[in-house]
Amino acid sequence: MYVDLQKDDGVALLTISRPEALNAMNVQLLEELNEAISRVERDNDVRVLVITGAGKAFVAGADIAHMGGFTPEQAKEWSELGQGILARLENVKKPVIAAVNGYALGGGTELAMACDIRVASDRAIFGQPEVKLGMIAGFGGTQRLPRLVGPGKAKEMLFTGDHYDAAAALAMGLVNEVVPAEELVGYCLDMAKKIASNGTEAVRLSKQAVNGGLDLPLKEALRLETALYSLVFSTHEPREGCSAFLEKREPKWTSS
Ligand code: DAK
Repeated sequence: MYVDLQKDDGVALLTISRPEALNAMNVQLLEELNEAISRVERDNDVRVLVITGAGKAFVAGADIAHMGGFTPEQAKEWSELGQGILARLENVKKPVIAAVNGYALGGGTELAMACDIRVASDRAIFGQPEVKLGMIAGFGGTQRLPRLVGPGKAKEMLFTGDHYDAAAALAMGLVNEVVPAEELVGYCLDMAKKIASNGTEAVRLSKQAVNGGLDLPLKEALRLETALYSLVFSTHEPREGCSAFLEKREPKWTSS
């Protein structure tokens, strides 16, 4: 097993562990990741997912040994498998936080970018070194990276294949926060618990509004926001949230 999933207090912690290859992704690891996303999706007790890596790597990319002998057709299947799983992660109806503990190269940076929020340890290293291997980023890197950091910085990363430390990643907007390595997982779990204490539907629809709106012109995106704002009023959450505020008590987000 390369993927471990633990849950506590509304938060699931997914740890990728394949120490012999610095957590590089092969087909089995991707399939386990896919299965873990399904479990998180189905489990009503889980409100937020945190993803991290064991050891000195978050994920050191796709498995280089696996990719070397691809035919163009196999490369297409591999890319579709990886892209499909990362798209599922991006759109899973619960927030996902990447706790980037170490090397996040190639597919590792791409995995982190498919999460909603990225927190890096001060030992994290990012990069898209695919060109050094004679290939291009295939798990969404050429598309998510320019959306996050702008086309100039994205092209620099994709063309040079250089490594970027956590401070550089923070400066370019690739990560939200940098924290000391020993505090990383605790910091992310606390952030996850804070999110989990808010209205479940409100958080879910906030994610849907941001993700959906990014693909739309502003006018249409604002219409999407109105539609989702209206939708949240079909749940008990706005009434409970407002009553709790006025009654000076904690809200209870049990389902309506
Ligand atoms: N794949 C397989 N094994 C890996 C690996 C990887 N990505 N990264 C590291 N390992 C293995 C090493 O081979 C080594 O194995 P042994 O020699 O012990 O058997 C072990 O992990 C420890 O690594 P090192 O000895 O190299 O450790 P160091 O601390 O010295 O260096 C490093 C750490 C992360 C700087 C170095 O390992 C490194 O540069 N690794 C490669 C990183 C990389 O290039 N990652 C990007 C992979 S390419 C596509 C779909 C997807 C993709 C592209 C196209 N399409 C279908 C279009 C995605 C591509 C990628 O992600």
